[in-house]
Amino acid sequence: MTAKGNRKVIVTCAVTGAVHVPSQSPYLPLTPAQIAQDAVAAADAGAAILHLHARDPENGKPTPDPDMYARFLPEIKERTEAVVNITTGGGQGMSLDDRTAAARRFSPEMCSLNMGSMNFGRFGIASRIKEFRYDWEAADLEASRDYIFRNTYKDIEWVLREVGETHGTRFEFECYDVGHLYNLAYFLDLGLIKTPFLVQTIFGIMGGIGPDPEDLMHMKRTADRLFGDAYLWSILGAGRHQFNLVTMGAIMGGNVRVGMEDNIYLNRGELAHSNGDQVAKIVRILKELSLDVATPDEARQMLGLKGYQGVNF
Ligand code: KMH
Ligand code: ZN
Repeated sequence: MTAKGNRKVIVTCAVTGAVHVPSQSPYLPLTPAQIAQDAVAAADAGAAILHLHARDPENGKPTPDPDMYARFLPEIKERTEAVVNITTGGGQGMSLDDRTAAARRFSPEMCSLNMGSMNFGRFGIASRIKEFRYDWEAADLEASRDYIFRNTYKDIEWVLREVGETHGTRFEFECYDVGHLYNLAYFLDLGLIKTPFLVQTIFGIMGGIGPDPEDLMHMKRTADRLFGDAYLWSILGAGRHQFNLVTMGAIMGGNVRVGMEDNIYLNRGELAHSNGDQVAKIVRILKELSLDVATPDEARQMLGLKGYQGVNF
């Protein structure tokens, strides 16, 4: 409780991502129109930040092509007040140059930045799919068995300078394990990170820290010890862990991330039909906990963002 009332929680919605394949859900946004529609629904439901990836509308395969982002960014800017957060993680097998092309073209207020190399196992998804819609999906999932999601110190510094400093873009620092928090502390000590900064602690990705409440407590304790009040904490739970962990994190003072990039379900066994439904669900939970939802401008103020006038879309 703040002097002025309930604490404000920043809700991020990650609309489509590059983790899931189209065959997992008919509701996963694939085309520019579907991505825009779901982003608007998420903002209308209370998301202050929209984390965006692009996909090829022909087959739903993740694409780094800035021209594809150009087909939905203006509409999202037109129809919402939300902060646009473009991925620099891209999709499996993309080069860093590709992964950052859209961010460098559109100078968004925010981007993701992944704080360490890691295994990123998606191959377990295949056994849950009865029939594949597209011929690239099975091989893409299996290829993750031998894939390293590369984010070296040199890569991270390059993004901090080429995207952050050059474009005035702030970051959603993606931390999948405790070591990533220490990497973040290294760059903070280098003076390459402006405060306050957003630490997205990610639970339940195969290759990262697990989804147990003990894992969440450990990441929170470590971030508090390393960053004190210089950071804002957010929680991302993958798959079935999403709502339990974001709710636990909100109770503990954190901000939250939902969206079909991270979880295609709304409830156990029930596919989410829209990203807006997931946002509406977490907003209901927050309200029941006497927590308010931050507006986009409140999020901008909390995170020191440059505002829409500084973007190029
Ligand atoms: N896929 C999520 C677990 C990124 O796009 O740079 C984290 C993420 C990474 O959204
Ligand atoms: Zn992402």
